[in-house]
Amino acid sequence: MRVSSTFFCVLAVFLASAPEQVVAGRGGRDIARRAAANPAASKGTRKTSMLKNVAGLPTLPSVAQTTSSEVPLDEVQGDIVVGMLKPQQVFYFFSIADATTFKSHLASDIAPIVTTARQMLDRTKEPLVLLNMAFSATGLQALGVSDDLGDFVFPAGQFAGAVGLGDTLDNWKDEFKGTGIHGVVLLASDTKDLINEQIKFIETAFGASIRKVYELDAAMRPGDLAGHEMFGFKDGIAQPWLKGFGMKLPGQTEVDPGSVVVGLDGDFNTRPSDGWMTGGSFLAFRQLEQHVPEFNKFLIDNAPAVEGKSLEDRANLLGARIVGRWKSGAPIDLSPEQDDRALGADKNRNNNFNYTHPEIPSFAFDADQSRCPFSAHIRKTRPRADLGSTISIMRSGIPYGPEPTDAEAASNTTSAERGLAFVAYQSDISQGFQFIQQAWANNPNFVFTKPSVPEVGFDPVIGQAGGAPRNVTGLDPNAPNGKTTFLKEFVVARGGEYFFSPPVSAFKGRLVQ
Ligand code: N7H
Repeated sequence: MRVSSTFFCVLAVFLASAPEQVVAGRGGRDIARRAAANPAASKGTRKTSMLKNVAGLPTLPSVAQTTSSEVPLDEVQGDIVVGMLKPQQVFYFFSIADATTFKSHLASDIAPIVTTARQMLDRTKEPLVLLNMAFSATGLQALGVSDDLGDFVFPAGQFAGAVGLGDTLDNWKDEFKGTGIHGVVLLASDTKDLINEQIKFIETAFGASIRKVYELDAAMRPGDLAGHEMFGFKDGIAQPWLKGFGMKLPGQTEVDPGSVVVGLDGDFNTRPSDGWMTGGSFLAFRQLEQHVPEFNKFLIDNAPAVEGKSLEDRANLLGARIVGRWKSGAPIDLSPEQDDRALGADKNRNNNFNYTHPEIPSFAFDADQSRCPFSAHIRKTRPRADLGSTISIMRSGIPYGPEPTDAEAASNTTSAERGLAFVAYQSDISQGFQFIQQAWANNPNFVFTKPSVPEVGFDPVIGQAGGAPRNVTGLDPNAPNGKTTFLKEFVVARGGEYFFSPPVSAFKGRLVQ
């Protein structure tokens, strides 16, 4: 009797785990069994969207609202259009150990579950877990894809250009150094359990043909902080509007879809003649550590003198002048003296400004920093009317690491790594992320170089000069031409990589030929 109950127990455990243990490489029936055993791996859909609705951030259009757009919804991977609305995300960086086996599973197991833009837009098709995949230059080489993809910074990888980005190489994590990362799987959902199930499925499917190099866990911040990055500011508000793609919000930059999606109108690069890249996008990933208690201490120590305001309010004012928005997301250009939560939460108003103020006849927007300083992060990274033209990236990042603790606040010292898993999509990295970081954020003379205007200085949030002190002007409303010196960086680059996020058809086509 005891023997037979043990036997049934063993049998039950075997049956329950068997589908997970299917050896990679067997036929279609095994794939079907795995999919059936793992709901996250099937095309199972959900009743409510995984995306969080954060007041003040653009929402996704419906499929019907994109009919006038040329964005190919079944080709474009979903993460490119969802922005910063994902509650939980894992970045799974891998290398390819056996290209032939990897390719066969890419086509049979992964291609059917790559989440498309259409699935994220059509609530009835949204999967339990968003799964996207992108490849570095060495990853594409490993797959035998040697085409010139048209982006000239992509082939060498991010590490090769890190000094040019102003990074300190000693701060880079070993995993990102060199070109050993071949690809990244992006997994997003509303629970980590679903994501972990999906990771198990991927690892089972690829078996020994893939090696995990590094995994980064990220999540929206809890409660009222949802949608805010680690310094406390609402993030993901200003995204470019791809022509015809849903309703344009007031103040959004209107761009040709080809500035983000390869092969569409506005993509000026020369691509392989067979057009296999159309619908793809280049993904710039950065792991940006944020020193939150140190940043907060800096705000207190350098809070401008404003009569009648508490120290906390004055520190918040400095923070808003550094970022260009108050923590609620309200732009300082529209509300220069205090935060305005209703404005921050209103997506029809919170992006509707361009620094010019024609309603104030005496206001010289190219000389007056009483509202938004020229150096503010959002003005350096998108100068609006200051420049006329713009560079467009779709930001799709998410915070990572634990919440700041009271003990860290009390000691003004970071004791656990946290920050922003920064993701930007564009059709050309040298004209997107790299340009914004190098030519704008790190350039003390950008945006104004007129003799009447003092040197603008670095972007105080992300501008960097290899760890050297940085000067920033405009932060003190009482002395806008005065300089503030940042001895330390509060955002530290810990590494990153450039990837190509291929169109979905390539998973069964060009990538596996
Ligand atoms: Fe930035 N921050 O909290 O200060 N960013 N950013 N960013 N950023 C923006 O409009 C932040 C980084 C851009 O159109 C907001 O979504 C932090 C990199 C661009 O008006 C806030 C980090 C790059 C915009 C932050 C970081 C950019 C933008 C306002 C790193 C590109 C839109 C909310 C840890 C190289 C500008 C919003 C516009 C906005 C913060 C990184 C670019 C709050 C903490 C690396 C283009």
